[in-house]
Amino acid sequence: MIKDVVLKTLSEQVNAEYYSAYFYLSMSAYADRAGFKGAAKWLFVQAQEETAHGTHIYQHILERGAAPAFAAISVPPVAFKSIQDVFEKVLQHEQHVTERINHIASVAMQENDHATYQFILWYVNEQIEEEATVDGILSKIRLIGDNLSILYSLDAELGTREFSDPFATTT
Ligand code: OFO
Repeated sequence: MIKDVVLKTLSEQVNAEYYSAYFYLSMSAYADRAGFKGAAKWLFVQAQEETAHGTHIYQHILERGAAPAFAAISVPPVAFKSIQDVFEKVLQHEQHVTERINHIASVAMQENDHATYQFILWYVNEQIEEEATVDGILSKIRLIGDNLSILYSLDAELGTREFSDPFATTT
């Protein structure tokens, strides 16, 4: 049995993960139109990951004998100034998600919900990795500045990212 207060935070996180997917799709579309096909691919793969996260949290709620509260998914930003602006927004977004995840961990602890606490620790670690990855990309973009030929090499590197389901079971 899951307490209402824990269920509420988890339901909100399902929504937030699907919002994240939508947000990454919006940024991917911008990058594609701006000619940064590699960044577009990287952002698209991130959208796939966010969808996997939303589904994973949804499944955790069902496994605990509850159902999530569904809510509308907000419209993400659609206007960006540059590829640097995109990754600045990605970093801000991921920092915000980290706060949300930490909040879920705190609520789970307060409510002695050890199952949710264990479950959410995966996301605590995932956020460390995601923030570090984006911070690395952003540092490179800032260093590159207006040098388009180096920026396109970074774009090619970003385009090598492939989606791999983080929750796929290996048999
Ligand atoms: Fe869902 O992984 Fe970051 O946001």
